[in-house]
Amino acid sequence: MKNWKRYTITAALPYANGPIHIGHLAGCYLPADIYVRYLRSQKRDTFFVCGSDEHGVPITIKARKEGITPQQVVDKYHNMMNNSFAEFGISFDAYGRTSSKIHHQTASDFFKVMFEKNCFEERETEQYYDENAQQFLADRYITGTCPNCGNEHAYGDQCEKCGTSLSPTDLINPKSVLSGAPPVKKLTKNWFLPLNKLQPKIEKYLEQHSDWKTNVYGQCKSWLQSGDGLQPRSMTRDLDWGIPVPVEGAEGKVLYVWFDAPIGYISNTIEHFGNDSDWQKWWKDADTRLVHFIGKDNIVFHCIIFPAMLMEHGDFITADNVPANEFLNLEGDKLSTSRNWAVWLHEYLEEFPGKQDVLRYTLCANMPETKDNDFTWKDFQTKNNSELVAILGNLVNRVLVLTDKYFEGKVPHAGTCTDLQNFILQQKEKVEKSLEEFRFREALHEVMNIARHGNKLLTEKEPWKLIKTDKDATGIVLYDCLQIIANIALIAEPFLPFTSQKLFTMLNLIDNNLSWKNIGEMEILKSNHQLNKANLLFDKIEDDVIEVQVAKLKRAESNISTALPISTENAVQKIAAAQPEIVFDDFAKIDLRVGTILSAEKIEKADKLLKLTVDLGFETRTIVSGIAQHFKPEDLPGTQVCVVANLAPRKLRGIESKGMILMAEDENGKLIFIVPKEKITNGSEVR
Ligand code: B3M
Ligand code: ZN
Repeated sequence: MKNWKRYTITAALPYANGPIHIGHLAGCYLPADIYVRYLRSQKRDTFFVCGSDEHGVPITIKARKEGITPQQVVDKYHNMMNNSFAEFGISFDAYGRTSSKIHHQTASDFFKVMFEKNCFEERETEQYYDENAQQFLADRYITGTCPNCGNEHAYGDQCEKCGTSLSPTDLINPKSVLSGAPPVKKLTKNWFLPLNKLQPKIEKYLEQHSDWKTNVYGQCKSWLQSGDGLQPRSMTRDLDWGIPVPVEGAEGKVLYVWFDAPIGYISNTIEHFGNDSDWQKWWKDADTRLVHFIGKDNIVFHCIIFPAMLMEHGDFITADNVPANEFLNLEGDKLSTSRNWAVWLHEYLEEFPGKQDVLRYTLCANMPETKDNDFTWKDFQTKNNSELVAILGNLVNRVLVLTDKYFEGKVPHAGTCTDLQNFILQQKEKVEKSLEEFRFREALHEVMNIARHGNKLLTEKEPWKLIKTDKDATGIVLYDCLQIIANIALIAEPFLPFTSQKLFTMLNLIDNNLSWKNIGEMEILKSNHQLNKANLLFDKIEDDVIEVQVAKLKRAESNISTALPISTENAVQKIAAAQPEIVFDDFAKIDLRVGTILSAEKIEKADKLLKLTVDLGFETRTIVSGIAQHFKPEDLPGTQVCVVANLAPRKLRGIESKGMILMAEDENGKLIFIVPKEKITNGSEVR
């Protein structure tokens, strides 16, 4: 294996047209983060770069759907993604965006260099054009009837009803989404990358990397071998959202989003290091290992097109590995943004505060490394309750509590623990090998085996019995287990960084200088070192919590109208499906009351929640309500509202919420209070 001097690690730039969901996380952000944290712990020089992909048709489509400008779309989602990645512990060194000035400049210069080297072929082709809107139409901007299933709202690239991929010419009665007029064909000039001519170079590049994951290597091979091999691909588009093509005669054209986006990795590095030349070593030194983490739908762009661009340009290194993952499904079904069939990261973070590692654990254990895989809420619960709580949490809690009880929380005297040391060193080696080869599930499993080993030791030696006859021997058992825990805090850090921090706090080892090389040491904790009190690492997740999530998923899905053309989607009310019938007694169980909001305040780090105090006549309540994005706290005092008064209390962000305020939601997601028409005494019943 080559001795790399440093590592540039990239994770696919997510389109800034929607929030991050668990499919994105399992596909590339989580494996990339685990790998980077591992490299850093090994003190290898590492730079982890990502950012928002803010160009291309996905953005303009979203803008049309929401009735806002593309800039507003990318601003909204860039901030949202950036925040939730940070909260989830994805430890990017740089997170930029492709609408930045520096990126426009970098991508534009990149194109110019290639243009001047004659890397492109200028070609005229016929493209669909809307004469009313005076615009060329991307495939997504053409709708018509699907020749396969008769769906009248199929798109020019795909029918979402039957899943067939189409080209605009396949559609029956094609119409422009912009004006409704039938599109006409018009000649236009674009700049093509002659991938056909570059095929031998690409083949050679791939041959040098036959060690890539089989799913990745196989897909590349089939691109090269299918039909007549690689075809020229246009690197410019007739669109008005993107980076202007920086050559004469290209007015009204922008760079193809898949030309500019991967250059974003470079621009975001440049932006991070400022204008000095520190950035260059990450992209120009042959001793730097470049690794792209992506999902499988991005393979051709990262393994064929981007390397071809880099080779043609000439100044940059190409990827040494592209460990792409397959897809994650949800409850047996394909994740889908348009059907709202997803677990959204920002919502998870809000609903499961402090439980980042539970999701990291579940996603890593189910990572779709070699084939598509499934996330279910039931499995999430099982992984938490039967693995994190029962294995890791239980070990830590028992050992710390016993040490506190028998040794005043001080690390007892050491025994000889060569067997244990050998075991941990052997686990360390397994974890390293798995991580080096991008087998994250296996690596995590071996980490947990260390905790399993600790529990086995406890069960065999029974220190709670041993203490009655032999305090020294009890000390040795606990000493060993404490070293196991300290080793876990180190080796689990890439996977469970929040848990690792908690462990270091409990072990009173915060601000330590420990790193990967210390794993396997048997005196990370010295005898007599004072430990802190034990806190629960994980708590049990009950059935009702999971049921709420499953119900939410089903509800969200039934609220979405399917496959409507973009232009009419806003006009159609999205009305929720009716709920199953209930009897009067069910209804009568709900204690509905009128109350008045006395005060309202924001809750730190929860951008959706407000903490309200509500006068219910018979008592004053604290109610946490998810309305912060709809109302200013200062506007609320004095408002009469309708309250579900006998709802079981629930803790949200550490605040106990007693009751729920009734709201109606309109088709745009706007919330409106359900209020009595006239002022009425607080506490009045609603029937
Ligand atoms: N934004 C596609 C995607 O989100 C694209 C990745 C760009 S990586 C340079 O799947
Ligand atoms: Zn169809």
